[in-house]
Amino acid sequence: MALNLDAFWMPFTANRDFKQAPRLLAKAKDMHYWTPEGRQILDGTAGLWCVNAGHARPRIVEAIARQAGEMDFAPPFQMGHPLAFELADRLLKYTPEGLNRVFFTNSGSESVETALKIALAYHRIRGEAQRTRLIGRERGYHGVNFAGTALGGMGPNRKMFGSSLSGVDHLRHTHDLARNAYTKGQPEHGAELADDLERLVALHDASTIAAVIIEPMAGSTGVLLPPKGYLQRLRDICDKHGILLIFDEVITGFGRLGAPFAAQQYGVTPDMITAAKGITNGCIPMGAVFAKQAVHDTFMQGPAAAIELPHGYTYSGHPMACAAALATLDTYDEEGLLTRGTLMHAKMEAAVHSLKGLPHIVDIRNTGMVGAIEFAQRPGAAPGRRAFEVFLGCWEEGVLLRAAGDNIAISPPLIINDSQIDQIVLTLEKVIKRID
Ligand code: PXG
Repeated sequence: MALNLDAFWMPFTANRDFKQAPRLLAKAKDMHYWTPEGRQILDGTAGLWCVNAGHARPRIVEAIARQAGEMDFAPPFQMGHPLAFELADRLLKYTPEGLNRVFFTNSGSESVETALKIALAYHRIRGEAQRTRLIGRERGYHGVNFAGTALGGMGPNRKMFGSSLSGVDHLRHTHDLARNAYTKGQPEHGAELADDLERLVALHDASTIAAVIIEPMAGSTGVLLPPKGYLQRLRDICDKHGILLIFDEVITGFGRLGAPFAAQQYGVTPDMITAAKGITNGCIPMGAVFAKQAVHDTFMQGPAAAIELPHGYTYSGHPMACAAALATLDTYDEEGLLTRGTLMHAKMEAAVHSLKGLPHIVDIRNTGMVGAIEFAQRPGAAPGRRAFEVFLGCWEEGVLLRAAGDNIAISPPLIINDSQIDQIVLTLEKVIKRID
């Protein structure tokens, strides 16, 4: 039966282009996808930065099936089920010290909205209701809900949706090709860009600022690593002015950089972390906000019969998601996946930097199990065309990568082996050599 592609309005997709020449995936196992025709594709993107343990891992598959039969759903408001408590407690084994309270959501976007609402309410409860301003950063991505859209720093994602949220400002991004091109790991230059926050404090006054949200490593805009010292400087400025610091770790959480969270990798602890994706290995939608106990405890005043935080989702802590997450953590533990990025770092680094010198490349970046290749914009063409053609070429050659603006991002499942890394790089080399 021929598939009718008309009805499905696809997310973040050039719908008309896609439907002319669809790229369909029908099956997945470990490091690979297969198309409906049976063509094997090496997964160089962990789905979309989420399938960190590889596809269809038996423990996770079994846990979901078992839970579907045991209890499909339980209401999360004024009711509970054991798995949600078990999972929250288990997650503390991985979170940075002090971030020991867990609020469940269903996506990265919801985690972002949740953390920002907690920040506003936190200040209000403490008698600083005037702290309503939220600060993001250029080239940040915080999902697609209203606050995340406003706090994000990607022009095309913002411009169609009016003013979205008022009282928002942005730090400059840290991407600096002139000073940092071809850096392996964290760039040397740019810690001083954190001082932008001092400028915004001078402009708006600290008493009006609730929180700063940044990705410790910006993923969607092309793998932008924090300059050495930058995150600590931001932490210090936030502390000085009573501003909450939120790390959006939807991509960096659960092992992408070689530690469970970027906060540990970089030795800087935020007040809240937003997570999703790898928490369930991408199997079932789930997200979480990890909060410092002091943030949580601020809410635990007043009458015990009162609902402290009027916020939550029908599917917060969904039993199937909890079962999937617990089995995911078992798999991560058994195979040491959350620190495997440290072991594989040197291989990844050498592999992606070996592409230096190929046509049109202007920068290569890497850390842990992430790499990025940046292309010069083709003169006269729309931004991102070269990267998109590289993505298409690799897909035709049997490797799935992700185009992010003028960048190709490589973010494979953490189970990848040396020869699969070589396959990604050899495919990239072949494809890059033939684009103009
Ligand atoms: N924050 C960050 C840092 C993200 O990377 C979200 C929030 C939103 O998560 P949800 O689950 O609502 O999509 C993300 C999502 C890409 C790409 O190509 C990245 C994301 C989503 C889609 C594509 O890099 N990250």
